[in-house]
Amino acid sequence: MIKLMLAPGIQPEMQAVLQGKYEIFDMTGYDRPSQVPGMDPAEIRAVVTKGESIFTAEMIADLPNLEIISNYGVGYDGTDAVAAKKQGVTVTHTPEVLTDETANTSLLLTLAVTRKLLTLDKLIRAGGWPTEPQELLANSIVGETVGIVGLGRIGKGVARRMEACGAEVAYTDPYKQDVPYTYYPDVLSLAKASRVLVLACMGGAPTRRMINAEVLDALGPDSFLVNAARGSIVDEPALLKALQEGRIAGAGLDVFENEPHVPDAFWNLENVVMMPHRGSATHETRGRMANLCAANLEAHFAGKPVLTPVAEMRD
Ligand code: 8YV
Repeated sequence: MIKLMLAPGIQPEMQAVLQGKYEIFDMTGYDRPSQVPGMDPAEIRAVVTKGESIFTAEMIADLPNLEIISNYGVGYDGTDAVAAKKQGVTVTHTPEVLTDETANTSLLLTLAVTRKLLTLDKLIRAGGWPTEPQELLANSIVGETVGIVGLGRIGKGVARRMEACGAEVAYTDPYKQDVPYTYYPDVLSLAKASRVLVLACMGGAPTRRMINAEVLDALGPDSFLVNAARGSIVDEPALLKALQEGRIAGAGLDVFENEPHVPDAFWNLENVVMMPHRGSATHETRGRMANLCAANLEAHFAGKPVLTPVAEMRD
């Protein structure tokens, strides 16, 4: 049986589709593949990672006969795909099958934070509605500009949803595209024009802490930030300060800089709505992701082209 290693923390629904097809080793609890008990690193031919995984060049080098890394997720910014390619290892991911779900998550966070969903839900649960002095009005995105950072598959999904909600859509992206949305050459000018700034770009070095204090101040006290992409894109201490000081109106966050650790200073902020990196976390979408992740492995070991290689494999 082909020997396969799981990166730390691979979910049960993903493991379930691998059971019985591979001899599975789990790196959970260890820093390096070479530390996994009972596993001969030289016998490992496949690794399964996920969007949150950190899988470095050193870890890949620990596995001299590794052939494929199949990522359970579309984002793989923590996996060194360039080093993998150098070592002759194929890297795949699961695009498309989670686009709608992740775009829905951005819409969910946008409406929840602008319409004060949690505050109003809490008002009722606290028995405060009968004695509410006056209606707490919220904020609308109807007729407002929603700026999208990164107009890839998920960014376009967000754009369609915001349009359907009556918002004006604008965007910034390394590539100006033939789309009916206003283009801004950089995130600062987009932030200035946006009532809600939605992040839908890749993580990793190119976008690290791109959303800093200057961008947050450009967004301003009546505007909101939504991030269901990667925590690394935002300077989190700067965001926290801007929220505490009212320099932005609020934020909807599904991802954080040091997951699963969220600074407790966020916990009591009324103007923040948070999810624990659940952008794709529905039974249906995770099922599709698991099947595609497994299908890439099957194609590889059947000697066929993999279905969804990452961009670096095509370079
Ligand atoms: C995770 C994600 O992969 O697709 C991505 O890039 O971050 C998520 O879908 C998923 O949470 C599994 O861990």
